[in-house]
Amino acid sequence: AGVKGTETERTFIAVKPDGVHRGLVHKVIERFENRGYKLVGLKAVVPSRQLTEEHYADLKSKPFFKGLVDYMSNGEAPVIAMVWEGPDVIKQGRAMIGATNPLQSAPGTIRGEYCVSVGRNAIHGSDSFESAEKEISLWFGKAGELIDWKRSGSEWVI
Ligand code: FUP
Repeated sequence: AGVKGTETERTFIAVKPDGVHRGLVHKVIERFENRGYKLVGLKAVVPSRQLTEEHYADLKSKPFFKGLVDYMSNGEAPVIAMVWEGPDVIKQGRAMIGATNPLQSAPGTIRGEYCVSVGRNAIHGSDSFESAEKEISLWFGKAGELIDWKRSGSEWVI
């Protein structure tokens, strides 16, 4: 997940199938780009059940787990998986996304603007440096999938 606490910190952000269905991909990208963050990885993927189960391993005992895995991996729409880089991007990304339950997400956040259902809350973002490391390697495990580049005009983010 890059280097924690520096301008190279990285987080894993995913537009989930409901968000893709609803055409929210560009809105997510627009918000992170406008904020000044740098997109270093992007792909459309229909995750296997196994990948989804690993991604949400800490929720395995929850009653909604099977439904969550079904909906992520049924292929009706892909997940748009992204890695974003920049200062404090893990915490700031979570703030931009809003609370897990969209009925508690502040207006102005992504979930607070576009969602009403916890089971269809459109977007995922890593909740800690450790989660970001795990999720980035899980979704972008292959060499060459993440690109180091310099965003021109990014002086203001450093
Ligand atoms: P978040 O990190 O905000 O995505 O929240 P969690 O990791 O706690 O939950 C992951 C996903 O599980 C949510 F995006 C949607 C689903 N979920 C439910 O369907 N019901 C719940 O009560 C909680 C989470």
